[in-house]
Amino acid sequence: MLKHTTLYLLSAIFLMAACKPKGAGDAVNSDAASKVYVAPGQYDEFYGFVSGGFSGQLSVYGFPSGRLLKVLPVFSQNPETGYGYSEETLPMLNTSHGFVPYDDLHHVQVSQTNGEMDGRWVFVNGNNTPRVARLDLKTFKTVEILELPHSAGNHSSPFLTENTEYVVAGTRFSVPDDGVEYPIHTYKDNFKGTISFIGVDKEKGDMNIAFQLEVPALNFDLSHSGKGPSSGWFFFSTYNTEKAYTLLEVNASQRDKDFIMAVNWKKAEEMIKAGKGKKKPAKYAHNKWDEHKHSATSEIKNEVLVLTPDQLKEVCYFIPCPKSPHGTDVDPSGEFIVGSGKLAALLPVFAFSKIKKAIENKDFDGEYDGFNVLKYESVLHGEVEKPGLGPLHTEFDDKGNAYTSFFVSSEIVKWNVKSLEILDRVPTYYSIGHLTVPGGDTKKPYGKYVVAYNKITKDRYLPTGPELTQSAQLYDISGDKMQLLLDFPTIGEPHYSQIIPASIIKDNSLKFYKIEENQHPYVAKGEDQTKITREGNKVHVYMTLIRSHLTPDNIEGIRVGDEVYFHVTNLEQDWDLPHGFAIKGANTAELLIMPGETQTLKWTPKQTGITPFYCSDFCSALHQEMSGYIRVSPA
Ligand code: CUK
Ligand code: CUA
Repeated sequence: MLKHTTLYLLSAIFLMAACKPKGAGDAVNSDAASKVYVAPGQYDEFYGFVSGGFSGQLSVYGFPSGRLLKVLPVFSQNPETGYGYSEETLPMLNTSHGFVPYDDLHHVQVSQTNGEMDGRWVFVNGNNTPRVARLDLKTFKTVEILELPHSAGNHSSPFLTENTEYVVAGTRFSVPDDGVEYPIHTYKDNFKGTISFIGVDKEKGDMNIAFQLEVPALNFDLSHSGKGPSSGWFFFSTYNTEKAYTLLEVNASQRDKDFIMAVNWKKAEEMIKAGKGKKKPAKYAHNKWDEHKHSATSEIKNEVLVLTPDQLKEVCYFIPCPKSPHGTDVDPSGEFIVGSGKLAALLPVFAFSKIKKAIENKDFDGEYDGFNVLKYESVLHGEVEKPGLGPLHTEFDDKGNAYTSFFVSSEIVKWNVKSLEILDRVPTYYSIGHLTVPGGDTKKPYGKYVVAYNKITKDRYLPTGPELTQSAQLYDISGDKMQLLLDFPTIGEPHYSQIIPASIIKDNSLKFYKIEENQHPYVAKGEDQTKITREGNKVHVYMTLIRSHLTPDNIEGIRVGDEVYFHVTNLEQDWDLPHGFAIKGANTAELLIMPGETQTLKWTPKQTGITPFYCSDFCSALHQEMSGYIRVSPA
């Protein structure tokens, strides 16, 4: 009997550890398959841009099929295409710390116009070495990476204002200014938080740090822009009001309430325009891709404009929010702000009209670090009671409903934003983090689906040893009740994503680069322009590729110790005709060169002999013939 009870308990604990919700029998309706089936040759209705977490990359999925369409290299080297290996792409991964070829990508935002996704660019964050990247959705290429100074753990990033005026980024780890060291136990006095406002050029999309706000030492976790009535405001969740700097899991979880920081960025912008910004030394890299030169440049900058805490009393206000808030999400109307306290047993919803009134009436509840704290009760719209355990993130549909992820109780809970009434709940498999409704954080949600991005995979797929794929799930939300349709694996750890109607993007997609527009300094626009030049020990090979030969294909006169640069131009002018370029023993990577593009592989031969090179992408019936030889002679 005892044995039985013990066994029962043990298995119960095991089940809890696996975060398996009760009754997690996989009840999938028989019509689920047809709802995600996209017939061969047909397109998906939505693009999904899904963070690749610690892979440092961004992935593109089709929904509802859950088919992986592409992995887009951003912060990590990618030997598949030569990104981060070719001479042209190396500068993209430059930072003030030198070459940093990886990062931890959490959040994704599609550019917006009037609070709606416009499908021009995607912005993503590098959480580790603070960076923000911009990808162009004509080419699906990373075209800009901007490092953020005086920041550490670029987590609360990159969230956009309604017209993509700014990409906003808050530091997760408060630190002193870059390069300054203090005893860590002086945290309370010497550490601080930083919020960056990165201006975005309306036409070209180019980013520049417009200004930074120096704010109290808090852990800035997530943020979202106001919209409609809350236009001009930004909301940041913060934790660690305790200002702990050791054993955070205990010491940063003591207070009943932490804060959401409301920032009047319009006011900050006015102050900057009025010349109130202070110049502060800073060292950060700004890397840009030139789509005609097919090359990146990296520039190190050395100054930012800041507004200091004494200037921000009428810019930043603190809203008390129960227990270590994670997500802070603004509903499509712009009136309601949902705070998700990781350790809270309820979900507070704040009303912007009340926040505004409280500020006007100076209805404050004391100060925190010299900033006014608003009264919880006076800005609260209401609380969703007993919603679930471990709320993290909330998205919205087009019918006034919210969908909140609950990490601990492994579920999505649907509730009505106005009435705060809980309408439905479904289990997730397992321990959901972020979730995404198409357009679900904009003024214009498209509804239809919610995708759960989960932290734990366990038994969802065939086992692959200790390391399992990451996992996500697609639910139908078109009816009153949510319905599980599909499991699909993801790359890296999926955090946030954006899901956008394919119709907004697909017809703008570039098919190939026009060879006559190629301004690469080492382009050969035809076979008659191929050549080999030498300056000292530097050899430049101007090479072309076209089905099914490389020109030149016999290279002599190379000596041990030379630095050989293969500038390889793909002469094809047709969609989907890349060529590859690979050299035996090269310690870089292969190249994958798109039609009309030039890319460069650097090779330093170490020994004499004959070295073959070839096209590594099966491009025609005579692909195997697409090869050549280099003769390497003694130095
Ligand atoms: S975080 Cu991943 S579950 Cu880095 Cu946006 Cu919330
Ligand atoms: Cu070109 Cu194979």
